[in-house]
Amino acid sequence: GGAFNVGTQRNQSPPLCDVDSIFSGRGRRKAQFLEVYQQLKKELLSDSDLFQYTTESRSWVEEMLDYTVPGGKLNRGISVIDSLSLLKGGDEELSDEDVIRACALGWCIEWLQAYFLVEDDIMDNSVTRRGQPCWYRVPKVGLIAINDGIVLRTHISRILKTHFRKLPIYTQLLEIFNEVEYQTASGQMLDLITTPAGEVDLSKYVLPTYLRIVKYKTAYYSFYLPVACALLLAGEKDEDKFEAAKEILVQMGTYFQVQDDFLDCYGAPEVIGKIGTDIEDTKCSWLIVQALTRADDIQKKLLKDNYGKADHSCVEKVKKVYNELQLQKVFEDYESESHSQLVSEIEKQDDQRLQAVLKSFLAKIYKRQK
Ligand code: DMA
Ligand code: MG
Ligand code: MG
Ligand code: MG
Repeated sequence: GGAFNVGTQRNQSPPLCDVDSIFSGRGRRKAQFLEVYQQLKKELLSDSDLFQYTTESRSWVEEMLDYTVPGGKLNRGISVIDSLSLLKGGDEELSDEDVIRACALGWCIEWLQAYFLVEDDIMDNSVTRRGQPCWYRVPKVGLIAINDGIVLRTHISRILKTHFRKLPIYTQLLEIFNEVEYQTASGQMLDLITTPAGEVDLSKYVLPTYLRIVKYKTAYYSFYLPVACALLLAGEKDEDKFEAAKEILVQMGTYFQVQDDFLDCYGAPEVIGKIGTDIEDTKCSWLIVQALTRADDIQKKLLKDNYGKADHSCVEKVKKVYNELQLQKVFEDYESESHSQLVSEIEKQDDQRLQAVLKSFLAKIYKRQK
């Protein structure tokens, strides 16, 4: 994940000396997944159908891709192949074509995520991402990053065309990527208009508003999309399966964003690979929502006066109130509560393979530190 990139200027391939990890199932899968990245990158950079690269533009795009696409945890992308394997009943059931296609779709999700993150970091005025400066913070990049994000987005259709055009699921894939992108962009809009520059109106920071923001900005693309891709690859036609999976995965995605908000304040930057900005940015974060339901009048006043200010001492005052209210403990309780709720929802599913998919996804994020 991002952790080993701390302090390096660019994403590198995984360290070759990590023999244990490479020979274990997970490491092998990740290595395979990264190989497909190289392949897709090569295809995109030699795609001269619609655009003729110059040496300079090709190397810009290559550097931009290496910087923004493969350096994360790759949970979302690898989940497509993991899920497909579980749906089909084991790795032995996967053909070489299945593997390539699942990896290609996994990368489409990682590309979508890279696009949203490049834009998100500009809008959130963030400093680092995946252990390196945000792409727009690289001196030669600046606001060119806006267009680079759009370029990333356009790559998704190119990858889908190259690898899926001839398959019967092509239309469904295009549709689902379009729909999920629409939901994510709408969620980002909610996130951003809830925190307009200049004014701090804490009365808006209530749980239903919070839940609406995170459902759209995070849950669909991070959780529903990978499983929906795997279901399509597995040939699933039953609409109800997609709907049942969606309901649980949106709930799981909500839990995931609560973790993200918690780590924004309580995570170690060298572990999560990014420096938190939610307090400075006046975000409708899970922590401020919880704090406001528990604070007394003095604490409310402190929050009102100090939330949304870039000044370090203001941020510290907000964190002090969070600590007084024991939000770490509130989070731990929320975490075990959501976990048991999710497990019980998953066990109500009558499809055993779908259950396995959902459980494996949950296991990847439960009590995550990054
Ligand atoms: C991220 O919300 C959502 C999307 C769609 C990028 P965020 O700003 O909390 O993410 P991060 O903490 O990674 O900047
Ligand atoms: Mg952000
Ligand atoms: Mg954001
Ligand atoms: Mg965040």
